[in-house]
Amino acid sequence: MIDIDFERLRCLGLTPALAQRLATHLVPDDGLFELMRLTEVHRETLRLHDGLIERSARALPHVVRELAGRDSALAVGDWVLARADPHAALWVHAQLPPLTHIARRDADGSRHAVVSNVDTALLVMGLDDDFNPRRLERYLALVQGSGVGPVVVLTKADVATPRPDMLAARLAELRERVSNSLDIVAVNATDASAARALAPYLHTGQTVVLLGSSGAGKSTLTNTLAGTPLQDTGAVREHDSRGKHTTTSRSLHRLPGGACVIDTPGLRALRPDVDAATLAWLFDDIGRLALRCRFRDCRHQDEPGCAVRDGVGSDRLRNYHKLLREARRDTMTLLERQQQASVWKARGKATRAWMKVKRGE
Ligand SMILES: Nc1nc2c(ncn2[C@@H]2O[C@H](COP(=O)(O)OP(=O)(O)O)[C@@H](O)[C@H]2O)c(=O)[nH]1
Ligand SMILES: [Mg+2]
Ligand SMILES: [Zn+2]
Repeated sequence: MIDIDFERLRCLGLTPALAQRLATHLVPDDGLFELMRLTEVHRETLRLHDGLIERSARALPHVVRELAGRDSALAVGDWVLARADPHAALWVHAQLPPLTHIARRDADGSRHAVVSNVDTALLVMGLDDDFNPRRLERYLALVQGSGVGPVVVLTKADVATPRPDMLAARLAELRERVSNSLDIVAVNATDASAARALAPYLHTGQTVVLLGSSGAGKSTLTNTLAGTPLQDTGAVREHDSRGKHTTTSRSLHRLPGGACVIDTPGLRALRPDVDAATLAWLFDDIGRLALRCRFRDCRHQDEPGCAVRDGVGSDRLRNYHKLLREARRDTMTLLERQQQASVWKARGKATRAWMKVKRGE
């Protein structure tokens, strides 16, 4: 049996689609479980919210193991079934399969969960020296294919682009490189007007995640949206507009209007978890132009009669090739890791069988 108070959990981001998932995906055994949302994930402990209060918890080893077997892990934003043991310690017994999930990869190709059950990713970028369209393309690749809708939020409009023509020039530069359908919002993150500008993504029950480099203004925006200083913010270095990693872990917060926001530190390795097909979707202008290249197998590098090199900015094309190389490498290592995992599984089985023999079962 699961105890759900839908109205209470709605302001924590529970949607009818998720609640329905509960009925179809999770059939817990005996006892009473509570549906709770993960607000923080630490090495040993988790923080869970039940719509009223937040509590510390831990995940049962089999939950962690099963997720790891699928190259996944619990992430902030996940919905879980939890229950207290006789000593009043709270344990996560199951994860509700997330509706959306963002993952990244490390330099060695291993996958890391970033967040789950997010509706919108606010890609936060400062209009100061943080402004970098190539990095934004990588963030778009990170979100692409995860089921999460991206929105670009340009901060520091008040200080970095004091004149309207300066802001217009930067917007035009971005528009050249991203899809026309992508929303771009310029704000002063320290001002309440930022909350009004982002209101369309913050209806009751919606969850947004703030992604971007450190110093971009994510924690400042979290505080402005919350209307209260929840998160520490840090000054940025003069010469490169970089922050000092004031935020060290991801955390989910409830907003007064009934939405949720996940603040994050800058990602250590901004390496999206995408395949070639997903990239083709994101860089569809390249695919369209490629049809007009002289050679059908044109790599758009030094071939004559290449329509892509003529029609796409060289920086964007370089970024595409780099992401494509990484994606190919990652799919290779994923296969290798799966083979490795099956070897370990077989060894584990053999060991368990041997223990049984030893115990005389
Ligand atoms: N003037 C102005 N300062 C901002 C804006 N956004 C962020 N800041 C400042 O930039 C610094 C870094 O912000 P912070 O929220 O800690 O960045 P985070 O690392 O992305 O969380 C802080 O000193 C903020 O006050 C903005 O839109 N306008
Ligand atoms: Mg921060
Ligand atoms: Zn070409």
